[in-house]
Amino acid sequence: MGKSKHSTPSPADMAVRMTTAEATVGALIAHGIDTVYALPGVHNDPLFDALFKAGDHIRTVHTRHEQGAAYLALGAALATGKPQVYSVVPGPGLLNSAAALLTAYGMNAPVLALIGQISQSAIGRGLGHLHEIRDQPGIIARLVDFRARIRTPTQAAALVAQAFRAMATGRPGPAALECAIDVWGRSAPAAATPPVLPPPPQPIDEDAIGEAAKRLTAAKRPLIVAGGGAQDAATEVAELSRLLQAPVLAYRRGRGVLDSRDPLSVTLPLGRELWGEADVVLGVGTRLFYGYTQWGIDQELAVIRIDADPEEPERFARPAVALIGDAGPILRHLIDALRAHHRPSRHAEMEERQAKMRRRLDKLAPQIGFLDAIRAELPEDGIFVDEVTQIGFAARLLLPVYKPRTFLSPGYQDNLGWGYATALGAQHARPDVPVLSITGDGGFLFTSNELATATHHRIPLTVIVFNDGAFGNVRRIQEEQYGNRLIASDLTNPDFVRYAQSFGAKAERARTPQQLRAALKRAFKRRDGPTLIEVPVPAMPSPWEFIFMPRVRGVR
Ligand SMILES: Cc1ncc(C[n+]2csc(CCOP(=O)(O)OP(=O)(O)O)c2C)c(N)n1
Ligand SMILES: [Mg+2]
Repeated sequence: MGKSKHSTPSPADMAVRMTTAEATVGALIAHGIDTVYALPGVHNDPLFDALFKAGDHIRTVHTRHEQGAAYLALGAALATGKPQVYSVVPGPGLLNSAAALLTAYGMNAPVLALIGQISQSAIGRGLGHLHEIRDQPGIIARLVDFRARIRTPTQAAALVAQAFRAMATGRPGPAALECAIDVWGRSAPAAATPPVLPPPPQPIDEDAIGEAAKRLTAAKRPLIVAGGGAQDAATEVAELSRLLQAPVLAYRRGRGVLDSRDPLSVTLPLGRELWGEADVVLGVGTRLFYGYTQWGIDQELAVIRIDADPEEPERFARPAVALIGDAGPILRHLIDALRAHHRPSRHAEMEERQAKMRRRLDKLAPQIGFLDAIRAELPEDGIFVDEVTQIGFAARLLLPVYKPRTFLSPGYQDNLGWGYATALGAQHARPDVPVLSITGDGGFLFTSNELATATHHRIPLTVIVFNDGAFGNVRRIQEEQYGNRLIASDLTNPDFVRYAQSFGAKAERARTPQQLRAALKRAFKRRDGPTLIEVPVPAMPSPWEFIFMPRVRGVR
């Protein structure tokens, strides 16, 4: 083995002898990474040693399961909008993290996975090495758009740079780098200053801007739909909405782009009504899935799409106009083209319609009671992390959200159990604001082992576990649609308060919205470790009539 990375660089080439692992860690730091969420193992030992040697430049947050490591990285990425990194061993380590990687893909989240491999010469030979898995690169390639294997120390920094560039290019999303057990520790002279590739230039199609501006100017009932891709364009979306007096619909990933206190900010059920009336829909960083698949489309509706992924706009149907690139700059050009535009206010109309829809949604009174308590205590910039549970479904429709990146929802994967560990990552990356994870008793036990991580790393996350003793959503469907033939939906739970306390967390039980408010007040004051609040609840009214709604126009 060669000299350590602290050896004197050769003045001729400014290269320093370093290991693959050291070059990789140096490149991560050069890309602004300050944390690696990880679970170690022999395949990656030199990587962890390099992380140790990097000292304060980069922290390692180890979790209790690989899914936790990947979800923490995902939560950190969603809360900050910046790339994050996790590392796991090959085979089972990779597979354990796969649901989180899949979710990161579905959410276009920049999560870089550093995955171990068996020794280089043994790959693909089926010899039965520790953690060997058939065609690991092929499995990874189904989960991310960019993957590569680091084969030499000299390649490491450039491949890290490529991975970061890929995560930010076109449709953003996760990437993966593998490295073999015998390559991490190999050393060679490598560039002292690792490359950082600038993002590729994104020309804006001015003809398409002109066409979009023309259609929006002429539109009588424009509607904007904001998805996850609009999170970094909140200022522009709000400005355009004001100019056009166009309502902004957001469901899961787009919540918070337009402040819920703006009467033009709508969620799914009112959004569907507006979709039915619209003559122009502007989709910003959204698949428009509900509109296209459920509510219908016809000749009277022109669709304009803004999307980072050139292939996205035509997936369902060819739009009238497609603008490819980052939403912020594109919207800025559109706003500039619409400067002279003026419309009478729709506030009175929208306030009335919001109130009317709210009366229908009052059917979800039990959920609303708890959501009101949460909103009253969670500061405006506090982050709410959603789950696949009754309070979560209602939150998507009803929780007021004030700022971008303060409502984290798993998007179309809607994978049960993502919440607690994802929220932990969000809270770790944003120690300056309180993060609240809400979860059912079913979803919580998917990653509740990470309470140990929260205590160990003193992450002050608050979780509310709404405990109905069931996979409540499944149970209700069995009651209502399968003649009450209940199967596999009843749950035997631990005493959640004692369970959390046994990890060293603070924990209490709240039975009413009032008690929940008081408990949240106490929890958000704590900044030195985790808190759990258990809320025992009965079965709750179904939200589904407000989510899966019939067609309002044309054909599907
Ligand atoms: C990974 C994954 N597995 C299974 C499901 C199906 N599923 C949706 S909701 C649900 C039950 C959720 O139970 P709980 O977390 O207790 O919430 P509740 O409905 O009781 O409020 C299940 C099993 C899913 N969405 N994701
Ligand atoms: Mg439940």
